Amino acid sequence: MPAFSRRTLMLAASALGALTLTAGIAAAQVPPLEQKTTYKVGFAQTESNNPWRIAQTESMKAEAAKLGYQLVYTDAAGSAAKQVADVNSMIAQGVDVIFLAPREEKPLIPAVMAAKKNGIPVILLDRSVDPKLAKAGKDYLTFIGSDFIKEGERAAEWLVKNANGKTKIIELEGTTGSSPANDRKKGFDEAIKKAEGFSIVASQSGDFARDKGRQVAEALLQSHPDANVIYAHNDEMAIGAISAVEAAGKVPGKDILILSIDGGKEAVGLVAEGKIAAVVECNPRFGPKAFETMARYAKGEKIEPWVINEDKFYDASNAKAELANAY
Ligand code: GZL
Repeated sequence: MPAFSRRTLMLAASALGALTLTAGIAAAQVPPLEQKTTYKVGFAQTESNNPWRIAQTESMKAEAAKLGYQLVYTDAAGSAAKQVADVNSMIAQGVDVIFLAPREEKPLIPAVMAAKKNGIPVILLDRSVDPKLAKAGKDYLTFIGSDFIKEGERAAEWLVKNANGKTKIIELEGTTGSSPANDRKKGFDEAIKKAEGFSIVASQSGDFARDKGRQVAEALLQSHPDANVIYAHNDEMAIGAISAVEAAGKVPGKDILILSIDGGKEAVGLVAEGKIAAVVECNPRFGPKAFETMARYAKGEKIEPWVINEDKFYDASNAKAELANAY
């Protein structure tokens, strides 16, 4: 076997080092997105179980159509496992980019990593993944969505200022394991803990759904007849809670204050009627900002790890005037 010169061995070592370094950098980076006149775009929706999700899907489809992009759309029908399979199918179809609204924070991590491994950048929409398991700018490009902790804090701050002695709270949580449910709870509960005389007497998931929210509110009102506030993580459960309050022979807005998040037309109308006390907006119209972020990335811009959606706030002081602008 020929003896390798010292120089050859040095060159081989540095080439190997460069390869390892490049591989390391590649593993640390989100796959690139080349600038093209058209794209094949995946949108993996989590479910269509309420008007908010339907509005989000319509906004994404409308923007893709306006741009003339091919949209590969899937609906996981509330199953995180199916959503993982949906993303894997998009990878197999060779989409250029994947928009993902992860149903829950943990189960969708393998899908995010599979897309990265296959050279497809992922943009998270409206819900995020567990930050301990995947990072923006490394495993996926960015998270576009609201500050859910702040949404919970704003609901709590309004209550503390306007409670008029109503301090016993039933909390209707969103989908278990989802980032909006986790953070709307965190923001609200921590703010309430700091407030004198307020208590959360019960907290249970209504899965962001109207009828489940009604059923859970009915059960909790029965087991906590002293409750005089209901904090719902979304409008659907708040509207379900109104039926539960009325079924209990109580008057929403008078006997029981109802707080909500989302700010759809129906809920803002109920604020104007006085049945819901206040709503923190969480706008579902992601289409324009989603595709604008994608275009910025393709152009080579550095994308911030969190593209924040600012949320409005509705109560009796502005609901009537703002109703026309609500989604
Ligand atoms: C929030 C979104 C939530 C809405 C609910 O970004 O994930 O999911 O608040 C919807 O109405 O079901």
